[in-house]
Amino acid sequence: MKPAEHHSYMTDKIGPLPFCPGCGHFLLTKALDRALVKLQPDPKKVVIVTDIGCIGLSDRYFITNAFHGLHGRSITYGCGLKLARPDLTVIVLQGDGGCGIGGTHLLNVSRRNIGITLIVGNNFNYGMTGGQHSVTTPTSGITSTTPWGNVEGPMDLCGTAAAAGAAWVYRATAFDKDLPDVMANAIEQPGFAMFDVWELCTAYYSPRNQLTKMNLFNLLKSYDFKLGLLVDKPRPEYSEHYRKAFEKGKRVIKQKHTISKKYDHSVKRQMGIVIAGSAGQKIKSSATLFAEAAMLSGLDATQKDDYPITVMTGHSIAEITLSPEQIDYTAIESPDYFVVISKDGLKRARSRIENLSENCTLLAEETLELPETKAKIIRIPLFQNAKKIYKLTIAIMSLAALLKHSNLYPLDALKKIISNFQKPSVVEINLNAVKIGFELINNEKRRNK
Ligand SMILES: Cc1ncc(C[n+]2csc(CCOP(=O)(O)OP(=O)(O)O)c2C)c(N)n1
Ligand code: SF4
Ligand SMILES: [Mg+2]
Repeated sequence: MKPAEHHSYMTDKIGPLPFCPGCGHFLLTKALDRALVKLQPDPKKVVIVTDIGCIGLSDRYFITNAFHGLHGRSITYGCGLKLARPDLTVIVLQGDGGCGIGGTHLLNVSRRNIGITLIVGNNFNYGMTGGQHSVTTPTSGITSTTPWGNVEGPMDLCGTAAAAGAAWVYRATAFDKDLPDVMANAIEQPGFAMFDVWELCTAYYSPRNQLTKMNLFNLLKSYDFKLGLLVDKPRPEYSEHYRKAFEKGKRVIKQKHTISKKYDHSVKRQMGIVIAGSAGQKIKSSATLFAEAAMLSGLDATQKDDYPITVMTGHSIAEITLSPEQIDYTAIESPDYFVVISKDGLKRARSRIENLSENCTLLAEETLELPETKAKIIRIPLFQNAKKIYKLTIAIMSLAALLKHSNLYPLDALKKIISNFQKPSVVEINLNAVKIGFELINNEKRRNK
């Protein structure tokens, strides 16, 4: 059955529109209603997003969906809605104040061409808060914040949107007879439509500046701001484009792996393990293997990494927390195990190592000159052994040694994770490194400082 025709998209259930007599927002709001009547969309498929300001009082009077958020951010709300629900018609109503306050959003929506319609009720001042100047206040304009006349020039909102790449840009006045038709045209645009509507704030800007309907047109002329269609260059709409790219990319996204318990562990409480080495030594990925193997043994695990922004230089530190319970707090204030395998790691972690408690075991590459610490120290020849197979196995080798010493969970769990989740080309090398690391502890040279 054909849906009933809507003769209006407004409701009178909450009384008359709340604007001052003669306010341009009244004409704009009524024009929007006529535009919707012309287009006959399902009101449930329309969202009117409003900014803070007098203009933002209007959404409640429509029978469509509404979204009213923070000042200056209505474009972003509109974009979010459109990205999430491209089937919706999203119309943003914003004042010149909000458009200026959230100016970067105008640039980005124009650049990206997200399919929303922006209607700016441009009355050259902040109406709602008593007529302060905005980005569109004309030079010499008297407002409560420019009582001696505005010394700035007005921002050309249409020119700004056009310069940022808006596909459709139109400037009108609230007095234009064809306002509803043009608004309907704006709403029909598949991409971003920028509709700047010049109008009067009869409470503040008009009386302070003798801005009548006629003077409004003179103002436009004085700035050489053209009325009418300024840009009409359709190009692909962003959310559609984005979805296509996502669909294409989805095929190459690896399936996420889940880890369920296969082994037992001996961990009684939350424990903190830190491994400090150099960038490029596979600290992060080895720590991940170690944490995943803990999960395979029924533990909860978290990992946090610290490395400089420069790639392959300086330190790389990974912090792992393990617990038989759910981990809510991931910081390690007093590590239970500390592994240090390179000079970079030692340099970065020196003060932390100096402050380790006697309850911590410090497992260190034997050639490193360690500072004074209360921790129990175990020195092992990691570097020399890793070099024999592949020097970048030093991190996983050290963690296998730690596993042997700590007996946190079975070595088989670590082997299983390596075999299941690593690239076949490195599985064998890493399994070999793990075996060597595990055996190193049998021959450890323990020295308590
Ligand atoms: C982040 C933030 N800054 C300032 C305000 C105060 N404020 C409320 S309305 C408004 C100005 C509205 O002017 P405009 O966007 O031009 O809308 P109009 O009232 O003229 O329709 C301001 C600054 C606010 N609500 N939130
Ligand atoms: S203060 Fe200005 S913008 Fe606000 S309702 Fe009154 S006339 Fe309109
Ligand atoms: Mg305003």
